Amino acid sequence: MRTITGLRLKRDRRGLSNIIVVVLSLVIIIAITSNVVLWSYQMNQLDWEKMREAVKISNVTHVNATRSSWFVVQSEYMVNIGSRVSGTFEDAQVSNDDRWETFQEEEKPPRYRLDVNGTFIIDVSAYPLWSISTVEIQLRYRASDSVENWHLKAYNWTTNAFSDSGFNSTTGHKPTMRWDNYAVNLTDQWRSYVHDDGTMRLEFCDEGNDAIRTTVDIDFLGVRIVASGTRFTFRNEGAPTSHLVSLWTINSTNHQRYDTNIIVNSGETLNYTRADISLPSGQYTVKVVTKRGNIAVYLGS
Ligand SMILES: [Ca+2]
Ligand SMILES: [Ca+2]
Repeated sequence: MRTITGLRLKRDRRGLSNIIVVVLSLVIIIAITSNVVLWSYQMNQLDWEKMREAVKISNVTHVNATRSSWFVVQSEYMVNIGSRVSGTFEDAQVSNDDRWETFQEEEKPPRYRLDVNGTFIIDVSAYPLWSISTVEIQLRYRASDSVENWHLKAYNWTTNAFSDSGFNSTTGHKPTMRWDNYAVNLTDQWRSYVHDDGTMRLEFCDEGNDAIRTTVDIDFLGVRIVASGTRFTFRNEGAPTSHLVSLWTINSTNHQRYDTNIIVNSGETLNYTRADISLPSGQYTVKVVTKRGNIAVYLGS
């Protein structure tokens, strides 16, 4: 009697464990199948989007130097040495408007000095850093004597100091005691003086210690960018938004790849200027690759 019950119990347990195995197997099979179905659906979705993507390069052209409008100071100048006599920073925002801001060298005979600086912000959303080939500074001022030269410097964000190193002119400007224009160009060294967010700090200062206390009127001080290089025109004729991730310029001797991060919306025509790309000589090909893996090609010469 006891052995029969024992056998039945054993059989029941085996039956139960069989059921558990079957149920677990079913669960696993369903999980795998649904994942495969989902995955292939997603793959189809990606393939579908890739097929519908249609970006074209409609034009490629060399851009000669084009200049932005002036970016001017938006808050009062900081006077490190000397003093502000009259006017405000707003009087130094517009050139030739009969309004100026006046500063005077410090009252410390027999040594007179002046040093002021202001903050200027280049609109990097309109003029991205990669489109800039250099930066220009323009000053219109009038000094009360012509004993010493006047200097423009910019804040170097790497060395954390005002400097004119790399400027096309570092000797300063000799005043005539009438209204004078002084322009400097930051050559290919401009990048040290422009913060990633477009901020520049400009300094206007005298040459050094001297025996005459100078008064200086500043009519205008501003910065602008010079863009030159190559302009690519992209047109998105597809339905999905395209993300262009790399660009190639190719001729018979040179293959050059550039990283890009360009978004072109459906129906949009976008101009993209790069100061660091120059077109190869002779016949060339430009290729642009999208994140989905599509390629657009332009043949030029
Ligand atoms: Ca001086
Ligand atoms: Ca003015």
